[in-house]
Amino acid sequence: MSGSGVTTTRCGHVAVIGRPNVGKSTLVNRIIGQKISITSRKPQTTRYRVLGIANTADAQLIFADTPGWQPRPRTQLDKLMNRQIDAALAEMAAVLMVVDARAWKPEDDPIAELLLNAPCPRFLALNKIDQLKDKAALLPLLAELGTRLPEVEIVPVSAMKGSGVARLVEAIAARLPPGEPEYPVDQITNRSERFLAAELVREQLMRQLGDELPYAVNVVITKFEDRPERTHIDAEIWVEKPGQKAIVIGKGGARLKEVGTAARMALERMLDRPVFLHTQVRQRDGWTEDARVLSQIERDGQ
Ligand SMILES: Nc1nc2c(ncn2[C@@H]2O[C@H](COP(=O)(O)OP(=O)(O)OP(=O)(O)O)[C@@H](O)[C@H]2O)c(=O)[nH]1
Ligand SMILES: [Mg+2]
Repeated sequence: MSGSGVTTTRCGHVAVIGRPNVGKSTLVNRIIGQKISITSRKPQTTRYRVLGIANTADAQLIFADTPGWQPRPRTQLDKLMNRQIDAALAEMAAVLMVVDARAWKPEDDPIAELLLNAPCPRFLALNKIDQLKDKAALLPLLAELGTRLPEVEIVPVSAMKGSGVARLVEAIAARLPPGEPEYPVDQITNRSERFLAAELVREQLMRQLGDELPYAVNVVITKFEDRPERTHIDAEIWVEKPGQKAIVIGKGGARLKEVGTAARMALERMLDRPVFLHTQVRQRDGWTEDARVLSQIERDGQ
């Protein structure tokens, strides 16, 4: 607020980039204050670009959470994920790279190149500092990165605990161009509740299934109905092979039941009302290569 009583507002898109599993989605959720992007211990959890909209007293920051960048895309789905990152970079007012503060890895190098070449304000979040026993361990890394990445503002954070996050947001907000908010201030994402519902089911599959399987899984919401007493949601879980269907369902249906219960509770938190969730597993050959399916999931919402 200036002395004349006129508020100068700022607004801009901020691309969030980084290799898989460094905590990009956790950081965006922390900034927004709600879960809009799913997270798990497994790499490649984020599949679709999700916008998270944050407002400070005088700025609107529109974060584009992206999938972890794939150095060697193998399937059409990998290519779709890399395209989402290119799309995020095309419309940016700022770029935020996230790394794991415990170790700079060779896979961080090409992403640092993207950051250095971005023609806009650049930021680097050194994440997971809660995992550092000795904070002084950050000093050599900070010194090295300061030389290697000149003009990049470096902020140590813990997306999980929240430390450093407000400082990061303020630093980015200060560098955004002047502009009116693009979204209403009470809107936190560009995605529909239906899309987020599918993602919350997929999050549980990511978290509860073994290492290879989650990547071959897709979730489609076939019914989303607000009824007086609760919201009724039907979710189809697609797998590629018959054997995978048995794994998702589990012995006597135990695994699917656990996935369903955890997803229902997450849905109730998101929607703030009771939910009835029905899940069904279907086998669909080769959906990760199916152009029609991929173009459908690339569209906004669902
Ligand atoms: N200890 C700690 N763990 C964190 C922090 N931030 C994220 N994590 C964990 O790191 C893992 C990966 O987090 P995500 O947010 O899913 O990572 P991502 O970069 O979005 O990963 P992709 O979507 O797969 O590219 C999860 O288990 C998080 O709980 C942090 O600040 N501290
Ligand atoms: Mg993610």
